[in-house]
This record gives sequence, structure tokens and C-alpha cells, in this order.
Amino acid sequence: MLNKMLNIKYPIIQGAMAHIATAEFAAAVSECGGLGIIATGGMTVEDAQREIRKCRSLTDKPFGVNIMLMNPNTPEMIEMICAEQVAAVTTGAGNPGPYMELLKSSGAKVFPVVPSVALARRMERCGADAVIVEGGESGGHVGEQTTMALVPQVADAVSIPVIAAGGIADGRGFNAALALGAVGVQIGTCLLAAEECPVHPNYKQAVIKAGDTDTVVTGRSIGTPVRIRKNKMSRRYAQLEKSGADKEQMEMLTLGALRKAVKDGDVDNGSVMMGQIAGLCREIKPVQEILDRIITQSQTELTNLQQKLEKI
Ligand code: TUI
Repeated sequence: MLNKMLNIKYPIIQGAMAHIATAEFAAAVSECGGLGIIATGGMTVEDAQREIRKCRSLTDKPFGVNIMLMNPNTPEMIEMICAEQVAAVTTGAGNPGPYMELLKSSGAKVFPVVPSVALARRMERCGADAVIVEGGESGGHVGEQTTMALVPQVADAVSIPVIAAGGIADGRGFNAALALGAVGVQIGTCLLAAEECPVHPNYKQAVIKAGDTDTVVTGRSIGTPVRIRKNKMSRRYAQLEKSGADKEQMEMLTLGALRKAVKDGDVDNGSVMMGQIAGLCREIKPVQEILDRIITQSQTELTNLQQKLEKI
């Protein structure tokens, strides 16, 4: 259903990862049968336009663009994206309602990321083509609800398609998402460990080496909850939060911290965003293998599931 809507092979969308999801990476994911997404968070409008055009030169498959709504350049970014006529737009960290008509009139399919039933309902009323329901297992900016609890509640509340995100990295997670009512998934963390992923090798190693309890959500007290790998920087941040430091002081610490980890490979003092499923991502593999494996494992796990159910 999602494949048909987007004209792609697999119902798998690549999560937008600021400073990481470039034209090259998005094109690689689209070439492998998923929907590649260029993350414009952290880019100027000119950079983002260049990336969109580059992506078009690298693949003739559909790809999308993500808009990080906390970015102050959002109105200009949206204007440019509409003019470029991309196949799909995902949004994050805010309510895209005011821009929905404009985005839709450009011909793009619009998939807002929602952290609650209320926002999902609002997005359906505004004309969203589907919602990406993201649980707090995800890396980066997160909501409060889990994927397990949120996906079926949103699936019951809206009649547009639901795409599940947060904590999905293999065929079991894919099947679970579909069982909860989703028609497809968005994956991010497991793609950080992709061969083609243009993130510093230290960052990839930090994903590969992470275990189930190695991430933490920082910034809840200042209204920007962000899941990152536990490190020196997350501990310092937690201390500042506990001591009641002001928002400005906290923001000073995060300013540029993601870039520091992504570009310089400083995984001690940088902000190493990743989801709780990092513990399942054990090796660096090509994107094609990651996507193919999710779909083939989905089939074998379905047989296992049927056998289990027959024994009940
Ligand atoms: O946006 C994300 N994940 C992100 S954005 C990002 S960049 C960043 N860097 C430093 C600090 C903060 C962000 C890194 N990761 N995911 C999608 C997402 N959207 N998760 C949760 C939400 C969300 C939250 C509130 C969507 C809508 C919303 O609505 C609030 C409202 O206005 O109703």
C-alpha cells in the first residue's frame, strides 16, 4: 500500500538524520528500494536545494525531504521544497498544519511525524497522506509514548495510513509494526551502521558497540527531549539538568554537539543520537543488505509466528 502510494519496492522509509542524511545517502536508500530522505535540519535553504538537485542526478527513483520544524528557516525551506517538487515530505519536531495546503499543492505526499493520537487526528484533518507514528525508542528528538502503545492507538484513531517508527531494525520489528496496524516502517538507527552512511567511523562504532541500556533522553526539563548515546556529554548534561541550570546554559552545551559527533567523530563530547534498538545493530552492512534482510526475515518470522499461534 505504501509501496504503491510512493512507487517504491519496500514499504520502508529512511529516518531523517540531521547532518547525516545527505543527497548521496538518500539516493543510496532509494536505489535499494526504500524511500530515501534528505534531512534539511541543520542546512541552509541553498544547501538543501543543492542536495535535492544532486539526489535527483543520482537516482531516478522517488525520494523525499524532511523538514525539521524547530528550524527558524522553515517558511523559506518549505517554499523552496515546493518549487523543487519532491515526491514526499516528512516533518518532525512540530506541527506542520500551517504549511499543509502549500506542501500538498506542490504535489508532494506529506507524512508528518506524530508523537500522539491528538496530533495524528489533527494531521488527518489537515490533509496529511499518512502519519509516521514515532515512539520514544527512537534516536534524536522524541515524544513520551512507546511505539508498542502508540501505533495501535493511532491506527484506531485515523483512517489514513500509519507508518511506525522507533525501535524497528529487523524483520521481527517490521512484522510487529504491521501487526499493530502500520502499513510500513521508518528506520534510522540501523542505517547509521550502513556502509554508505556518511557519518564518522567513530559514530558507526558507537552504534555497533551500544547495548540495550546505552542510550538516555536528555533535555526533558527544558522541553527538548533528545535520545542520545550515554557518554561524557550526556552525563554533564544530566548534572546541569539536576542542578537547575538555565536553558541558555544547557543549549550552549548542545550547540553544535551533533555536528561534533557526526563530522569530527568526537563521540565523548558530541551528541551521538541513536535509538534504543542500537543494541540489535551489530555490524556494518550495505544498505541493500539491511533492507533485503528486513523483508526476507519478515517472511521467515511470519512462519515461526504461525507455528507459535497454532500451539496456543
Ligand atoms: O524530529 C525528530 N527527531 C529529531 S529532530 C533532531 S535535530 C535536533 N537537534 C537538537 C535538538 C533538537 C532537535 C533530531 N532528532 N523526530 C520526529 C519527532 N517529532 N519526534 C517527536 C516529534 C514531535 C514532537 C512534538 C512532533 C510534533 C510535535 O508537536 C508539538 C506541537 O506543536 O503540537
